[in-house]
Amino acid sequence: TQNDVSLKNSLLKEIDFYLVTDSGLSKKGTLSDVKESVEAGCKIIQYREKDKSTKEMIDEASEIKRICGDRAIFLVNDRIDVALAVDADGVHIGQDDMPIETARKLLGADKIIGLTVHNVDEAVEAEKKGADYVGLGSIFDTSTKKDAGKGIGPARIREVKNAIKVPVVAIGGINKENCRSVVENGADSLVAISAVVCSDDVKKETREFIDIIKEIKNSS
Ligand code: TZP
Ligand code: MG
Repeated sequence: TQNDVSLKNSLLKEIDFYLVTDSGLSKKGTLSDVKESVEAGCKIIQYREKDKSTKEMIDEASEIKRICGDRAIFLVNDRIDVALAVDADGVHIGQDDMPIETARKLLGADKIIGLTVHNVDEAVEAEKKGADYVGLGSIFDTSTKKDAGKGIGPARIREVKNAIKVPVVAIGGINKENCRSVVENGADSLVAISAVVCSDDVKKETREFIDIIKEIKNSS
């Protein structure tokens, strides 16, 4: 219903920093990263796992759900089946994953569906098809996702923001030094993977990102 939609929209607009897990880059492991980031105030976790069995993923996802509790929204990347199995809050899917209309049928109206987009046309299409937010990227060059392509630049965030109403989450190559341009161009929130999970202190990095983002949002 329209109500579910505006509820999810306001929930998502309150987010500043968005953590996506990466077990390949992590120093202390995904569960530790999730725990530390949520303790530092991260309000949304996306479990992104490309190398584990379905069974391992379901075990890990149910642990993440437990850690998030009512402190953070919990989404699963790509795997609608894993999201359903553990009753996650939703999924994040890409342009080549399950079509969003199909994902919506399987998940129902209450779950959150985020869709990766690269430009204004994809963003408008995503909103029309019922995406609750769009993930826009890669903003800068990154080596974390091998097929991410060259960075589209932070100015693209403003173009996308002007074209849609659902929240825009910026991703790709973002660190504490370049995140100002991301927030100043209107991103509702931002993802940093390597800048956080490659660190020895995920809690401190998350805290610092949240503080920087809040400070920029409050001053602009
Ligand atoms: N999608 C677009 S870029 C990216 C993903 C998953 C990787 C972002 O990782 P990092 O380390 O923050 O550049
Ligand atoms: Mg995908």
